[in-house]
Parts: sequence; C-alpha cells; structure tokens
Amino acid sequence: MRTTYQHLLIDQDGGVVTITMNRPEVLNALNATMITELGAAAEDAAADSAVRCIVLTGAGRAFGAGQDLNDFAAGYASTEPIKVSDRLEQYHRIVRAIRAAPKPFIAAVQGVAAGASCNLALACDLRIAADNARFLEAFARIGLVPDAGGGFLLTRLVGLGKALELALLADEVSGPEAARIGLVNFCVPLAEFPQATHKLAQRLANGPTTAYALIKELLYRAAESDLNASLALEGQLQDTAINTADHREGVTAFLAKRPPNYTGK
Ligand code: LHQ
Repeated sequence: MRTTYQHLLIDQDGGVVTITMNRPEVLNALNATMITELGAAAEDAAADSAVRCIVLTGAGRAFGAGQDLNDFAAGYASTEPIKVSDRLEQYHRIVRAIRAAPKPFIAAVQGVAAGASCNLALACDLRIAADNARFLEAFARIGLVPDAGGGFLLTRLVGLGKALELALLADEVSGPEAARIGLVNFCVPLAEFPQATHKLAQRLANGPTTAYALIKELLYRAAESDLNASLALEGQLQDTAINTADHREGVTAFLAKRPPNYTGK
C-alpha cells in the first residue's frame, strides 16, 4: 500500500498497518490535506489483503484536536454564508471506509482526542486508551453539532442519555472514565500503552480475518435493524464463515489440542 503522505506516517509490521496522524505542533489538528489523506489511507489499507488489522493513532502528545480551526479563519472574516457539507463528506469517507473495511480498525488514543478526531476514534471497531487520554466532544464549546459521525456513533456507544451529556456539556472525559462508560474498550497506564496496543493489534492480525469481516457486518447491521432481519443475516453470514479455511483450521486445532494458525482466508 502507499506509504508516503504529507501528514500521515504509515508503518507496516507484518499484517498490522499503523496510520499515524502527524501534525504534532497543532496536536494533529485535521486540515484539508490530512482529511483527504486519511480517507485514501483507510481505503487503501482496507483493500490490501496483506493487511489484517489497522491502528489509527496520533504523533506526539495527542491523538488529535479535531478540525484545524485556522482552515476556516478566512471564511469567518467574510459575510458570505459558509458551506461545510463538502468538507464533511471527506470526513464521512473516512468513517465509511473504517466501518466497511473487512478487517478490524483500532483507535489507539493517548492525550487529547477532541472534536472530529474524537469521532474518528469512535468510528473504529475497538479503542484502546492510555490513562492520560482526554476525550472531548468539543463542538458545543464553539457552537457546533458533533460531526464526523458523532451523533450516530456516540448514541450507539454510550446510549442516548450519556451522549447528550457529552455533547451538550462538552466536558473532557478521562481515559479511565471513558472505559467505565464504554466509550473505549481498554484503558492502560501510559507506560504500557505502546506494548498493549501492539499486542492487541497483533492478536487481531493473527485472527480469522474473514470471520472478523463477517462479524463487523453482522453487528453493525444489527445495530441498525430488527431481530428478524438480524437473524436472517446471521444465517447468510454463517454460511460464508463455515466455508472458510480459518474455520476448518480452528476446529482442527481445537480437536488436536493445539493453537490455531489462522491465515485470514
Ligand atoms: C489547534 C487546534 C485546532 C488548530 C489545538 N486547530 N490549532 C468543525 C468545523 C467545520 C467543519 C468541519 O468539522 C468540524 C469538526 C471539529 O472538529 S470542531 C472541533 C474543533 N476542535 C476544537 O474546537 C478543539 C480546539 N482545541 C482545544 O480546545 C484545545 O487545544 C485542546 C482541548 C484540544 C487541547 O488543549 P491543550 O492540551 O491545553 O493544548 P493547547 O490548547 O495549548 O494546544 C496546543 C497547540 O495546538 C496550540 O497552538 P500553540 O501555537 O499555542 O502552541 C493550539 O492553538 C493548537 N491547536 N487545537 N483544532
């Protein structure tokens, strides 16, 4: 996959690709170039069969500070109405690529994750946080609504009541508190964060990738459908899963009392 970008670092380690947002001088605030690059990198990693797990993280002391507010300074100086929906479409491309990817995305968050950066973390399949993490739905602080999928993702992760609190009050949520309310899956001490992230990513990259793709499809569609639709989809997806090489390997390994060796096929 492409590895050279202006504002992203791409590292490939076996089946794990790490995408690092890299503008540490502004806490990895998202400018137009970085947003476009993230969409391209997410789609690229999703399509590359050698990639079996993707980690999204930030360089320096933050995950990300959301939209680069300098980008809009010129617009605010004018009396013309500002239209932001085209820019949001570029954020939506990233969210869609992560959700549709036939493999897991992990957000690895240390330091602040604010605004659209926070919501990109929420779009990932799993989140691991360091105990110095700060999650901030910053939008109401500057008179905006949560974007980059925030309304949808927040309500599904923490429920409507907590989502309203986080969006309306726009107070920071610490890493440990984020784990307590289900905003992240794991919170670990900062000193253990790189190793814990690596271990989680390697575990997923060595897993049954096709089954993971089918699990993503089943669970994400279940969150948007009713029981009967989900039961029907479950049957279709299990017909696919049961014919994978990894399923056979899993059963063979279990019966032979040895660890499975999954190839992702
Ligand atoms: C920044 C930013 C930033 C530029 C820190 N931009 N420089 C919105 C609008 C339109 C269309 C599309 O979508 C969106 C989506 C959004 O994401 S809206 C939300 C935008 N983000 C924010 O409102 C957060 C603004 N930043 C902050 O509130 C604080 O910086 C946080 C809480 C993130 C971090 O606070 P601290 O740890 O105290 O760091 P700091 O404030 O000192 O920031 C460090 C530097 O980064 C500083 O620059 P400087 O030259 O003084 O060192 C900041 O100006 C810069 N920076 N966020 N979003």
